[in-house]
Amino acid sequence: MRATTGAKDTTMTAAFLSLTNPGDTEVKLTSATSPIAAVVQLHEMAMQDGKMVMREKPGGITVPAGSHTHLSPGGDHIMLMSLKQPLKPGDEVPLTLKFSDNTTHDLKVPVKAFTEEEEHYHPTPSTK
Ligand SMILES: [Cu+2]
Repeated sequence: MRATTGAKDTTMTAAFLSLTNPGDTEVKLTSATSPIAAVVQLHEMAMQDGKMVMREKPGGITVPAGSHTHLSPGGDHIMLMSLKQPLKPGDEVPLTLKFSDNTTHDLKVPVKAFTEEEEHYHPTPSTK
């Protein structure tokens, strides 16, 4: 999860991780929740009017059977909005993932500083 210290907008951040599905049927990540954010959404990046925008991903994020899906800057990600506290590198954030097979997974997500992809997941990037 991206730290908010030093970020232009400290009310939102994004989580990136790898989802592995060892089963023989497709599973979807359908929602995520965290006590540190009032709103958590699953986002995708998409071309819209000639530019990349991020938007809520309809139906959730698919993890194919016997395979894995990467959530990464510039691609699908978990968006945390209306943060209740600043996130600094070294923090650990509880994150609960719910899947289409009715399983839930409670994670402790490490907070890290990374700024190079910042423009990809801010909805209104400023021009430098
Ligand atoms: Cu997003």
